[in-house]
Amino acid sequence: MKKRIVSSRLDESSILTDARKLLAPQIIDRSRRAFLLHSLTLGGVAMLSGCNLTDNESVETALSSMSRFNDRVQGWLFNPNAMAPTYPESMITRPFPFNAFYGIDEAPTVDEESYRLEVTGMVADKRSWRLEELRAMAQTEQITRHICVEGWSAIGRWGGVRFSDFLKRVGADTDARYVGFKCADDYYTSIDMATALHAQTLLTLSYDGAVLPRQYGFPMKLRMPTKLGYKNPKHIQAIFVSNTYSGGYWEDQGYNWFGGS
Ligand SMILES: Nc1nc2c(c(=O)[nH]1)N[C@H]1C(S)=C(S)[C@@H](COP(=O)(O)O)O[C@H]1N2
Ligand SMILES: [Mo]
Repeated sequence: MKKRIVSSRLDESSILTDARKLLAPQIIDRSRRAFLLHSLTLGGVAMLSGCNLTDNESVETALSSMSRFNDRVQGWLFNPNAMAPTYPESMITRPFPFNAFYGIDEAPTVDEESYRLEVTGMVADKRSWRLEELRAMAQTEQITRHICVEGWSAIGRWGGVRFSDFLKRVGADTDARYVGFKCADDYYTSIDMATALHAQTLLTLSYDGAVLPRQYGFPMKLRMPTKLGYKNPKHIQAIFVSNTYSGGYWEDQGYNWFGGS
């Protein structure tokens, strides 16, 4: 879809026209602008604005036309197969920042022995998973940039199971619209199926070559370099596949549900 839009000005303008029709007027406050700026740099808006994404002025130009876009329009515009950049080991941010809706001392302590990952909804195999069973699956690693909507980013190295492999293994209905997550700290979020199946979406069990530490989401974090930080749930306890929209902790407070590319 992305290629078609790039090659045709007509498609681009018809989408813009459609977008304007869809959108209710809304006030763009500072945090929403900041959010959009980040989501735009994530989203490959280069094809819309023809600009280098590090050039703030041209991102601003694109922003003014895109600021009223809703999730559906972003879904049309952003190619779900686009790959996020990866980085060399030398670029890893050390120490990697901690972030949550509470301080680092309050990060939940999850007991490895009694831990079970619950898998429910539109899946053939609804059983629970022990950590060692996840560790026995094929593992992969990636060094990517985590971008937080609050205005910081950091490069980190995560390892684990490709989420698409996991979804296949549990017999998930990949025609379902959403995959939702419930976390040990009462955080929750949900993502679109295209992102769940993206090649860079990992059910991470490790950080920088070691077991994922408590502060970064032990026992597991879903890592999506194509999405903003708040879409990446830590301390996952339950995964559910569904056609019913279930929002998210920050999303329900006004952050954009799509949150990425
Ligand atoms: N369970 C849980 N997951 C979460 C959060 C949280 O508060 N609880 N915060 C989100 C936000 S806003 C960010 S930026 C990242 C921070 O991840 P880090 O601590 O590994 O940097 O986790 C995301 N996932
Ligand atoms: Mo964040």
